[in-house]
Amino acid sequence: MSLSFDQRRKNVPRPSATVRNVRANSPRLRRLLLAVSGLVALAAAACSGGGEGDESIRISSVDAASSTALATTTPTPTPTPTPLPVPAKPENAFAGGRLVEAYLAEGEPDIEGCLPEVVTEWGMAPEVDGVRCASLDLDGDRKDEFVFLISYGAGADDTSPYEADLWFFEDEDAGYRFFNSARALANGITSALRIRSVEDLTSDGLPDVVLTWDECGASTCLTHVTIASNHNGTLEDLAPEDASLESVEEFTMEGGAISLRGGKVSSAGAGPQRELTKTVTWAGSHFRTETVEGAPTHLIHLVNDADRLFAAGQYEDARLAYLAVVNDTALADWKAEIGEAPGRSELQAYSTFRAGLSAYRQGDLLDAGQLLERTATSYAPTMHGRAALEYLVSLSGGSPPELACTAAERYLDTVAEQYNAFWNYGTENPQRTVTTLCR
Ligand SMILES: [Ca+2]
Ligand SMILES: [Ca+2]
Repeated sequence: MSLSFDQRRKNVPRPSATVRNVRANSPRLRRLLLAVSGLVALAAAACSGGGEGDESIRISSVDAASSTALATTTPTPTPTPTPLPVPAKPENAFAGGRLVEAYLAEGEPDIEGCLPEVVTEWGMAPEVDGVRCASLDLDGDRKDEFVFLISYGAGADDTSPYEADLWFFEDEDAGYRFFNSARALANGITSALRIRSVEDLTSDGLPDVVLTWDECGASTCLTHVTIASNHNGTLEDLAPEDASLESVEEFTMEGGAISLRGGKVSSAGAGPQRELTKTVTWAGSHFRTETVEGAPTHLIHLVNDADRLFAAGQYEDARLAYLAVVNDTALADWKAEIGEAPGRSELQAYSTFRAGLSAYRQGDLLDAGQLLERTATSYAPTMHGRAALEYLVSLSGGSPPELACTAAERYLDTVAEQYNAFWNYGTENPQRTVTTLCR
């Protein structure tokens, strides 16, 4: 499902080497060197014995006791500042970015280990799904920025919408300035945030940080993708608006493509649904989302497919799709599943009727007549069978199709309540009505 820590690490440009350099060139070390050179200067001045040199030893801000000490013993160098201790957790951990910034710059942070001391002190998730931190050059100036996940999950397998954020810190030379966060980039409360990848997806040689996070309602969670990427010099979320999916069951990344599989709304009354796969890929100048429906599981799904083709004016394909409904024996009957009167014959009658209308729209009057006749005879007890009969009677009386449609609707109006109840296939399927049959 997700890459292991080691795999992720491989994606981080110049990982461990750069992290080690962070230690060697720390401001603390530079301050120590300055202090040592100051000591050498002090010692040289003291040995020279000149009056002017004596004056230079005196440091105006040093108190009397220190002056005495300076005068009577070996000069003491300016003390090396004590490293900042691990900051205590603020009341709201998510407002603590500046505390971590100061600690990174002036403490003794275990950057390579992803700040285990802060993780412990702040009571964060003992383990996270994927990587917790990364040192990577987001802007291409050959200095590594540092990204750090704030996660309050119970562990790597926690699927609850736990609180989380990702913090972006500038490179060491810039004092690890805290400059962005996942919450700011995504403009949302990034629950259950995970780092999914730090590969370069945009072919500009700079890593892009792919994140997922959840927005949860009463019965279902929407998983969003955020792609933090350097764009015109600033870090932006380049994920498209529709890069999100309900009830995600699987997340994968392969060849730079981000895929979410799921999409089934779990609320009561949703009706039978097909799985969806959304794939987000770089399209040269922007990311785009492609949505692919999974295989149909219920007969209503084939009816939906055929109606879409009909609505798009693709009558030949629509006719074939409607006939596929008629010939299907394998897909589930949702009405029977939920304990209502079986719906298969009504769906097949509707589809035969609509196959006839498709033939009409193609100008194939012979086929159209045969299909409507089949609807009326093979499905005589159904509402659509009766409607087809009214339609045919009107046609044979010399009416044009529009008037024949009106005749069919006149019959359906007498059973409108039953008709609308039959077409209730849940909120995730279209509700057909009397006027959607042949208009
Ligand atoms: Ca950089
Ligand atoms: Ca990139």
